[in-house]
Amino acid sequence: MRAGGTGRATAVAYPNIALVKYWGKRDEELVLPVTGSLSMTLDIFPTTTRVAVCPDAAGDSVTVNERPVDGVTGERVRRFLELVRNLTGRRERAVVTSANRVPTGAGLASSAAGFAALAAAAAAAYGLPADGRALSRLARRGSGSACRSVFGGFVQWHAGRGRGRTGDLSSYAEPVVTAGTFDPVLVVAIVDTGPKKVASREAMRQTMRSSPLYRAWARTSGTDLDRMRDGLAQGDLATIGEIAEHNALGMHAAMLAARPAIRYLSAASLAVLDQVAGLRTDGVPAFATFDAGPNAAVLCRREDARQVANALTDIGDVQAVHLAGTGPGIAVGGGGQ
Ligand code: 2P0
Repeated sequence: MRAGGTGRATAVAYPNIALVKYWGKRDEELVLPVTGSLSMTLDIFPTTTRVAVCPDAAGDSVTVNERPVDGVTGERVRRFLELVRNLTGRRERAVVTSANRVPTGAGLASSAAGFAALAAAAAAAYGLPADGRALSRLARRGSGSACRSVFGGFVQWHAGRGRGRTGDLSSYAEPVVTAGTFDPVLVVAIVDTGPKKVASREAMRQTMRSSPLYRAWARTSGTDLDRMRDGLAQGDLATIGEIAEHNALGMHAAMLAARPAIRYLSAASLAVLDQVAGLRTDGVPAFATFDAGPNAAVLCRREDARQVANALTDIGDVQAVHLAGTGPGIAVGGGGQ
């Protein structure tokens, strides 16, 4: 990347689903997590973001899917651009144009792909030299889970150690080695398309502040990560799936024990858990995970994906299913669109 930046750049990034979750920050400003996490980057619903530096503009303008974005999201994007400007010593404002093909309320957070694409496009446009690790640290500042969408396949976000600069430098994402034959599918089951009851950022704070189970979950997460890495190295779906389901339910248990309780799982989510347990009884390895909402992502073998999708569709409350394989890391190009 040449010094001074290209002035304009476009980046494409894909969402990710964590198999070992990120839940809780030890530093809010730098977005340093309490625990490490590990995710699968998906091959569906990419976000494409173009950043054009505009020397004449009085302020940043942000458009997502052809609509101007203000409010909390607009403010987060502007704060992020300000961070990139501070790192490069430049002052010019930018025009940000983003498009994602995530169906409304698809239950796949667009913030991970969104901030990963924004980080890559803004770094290229403003001339911030950044390799994969540096880009993941930058994306992390926009939204924690975004640092994992910088890479494709299976990705670990290291919690790192300490605070300040030490914490910032040590908390990055990197790809995880997997058995070459391992090619699973995540079947995303949509049970609710409504807006989130509590934003995950606030829900994390509340869980850390008031749940007696939070520390126990965070401790177990370290072991889950180590075992998950071994499972991935061996391509052992039963181990990977069991840990993923356990880790997600532990996170939700910690939330349920918060005061007041944070309850993202619904009756339909529990019906998904029943259905995947039934599939396992029938000899089909399938395991569910849930983020900050009631929608499920069910991990299974590629050859079982149709059967799993049909079983999930049979649940009355499941409105749609989306099949996702492992997707690529971010791609950055010039500014043309
Ligand atoms: C994850 N989630 O690991 C976890 C599991 C939701 C449940 O990362 O505050 O939007 O911007 O760092 O990344 C959602 O939180 O939070 C999330 P911030 P983010 O994917």
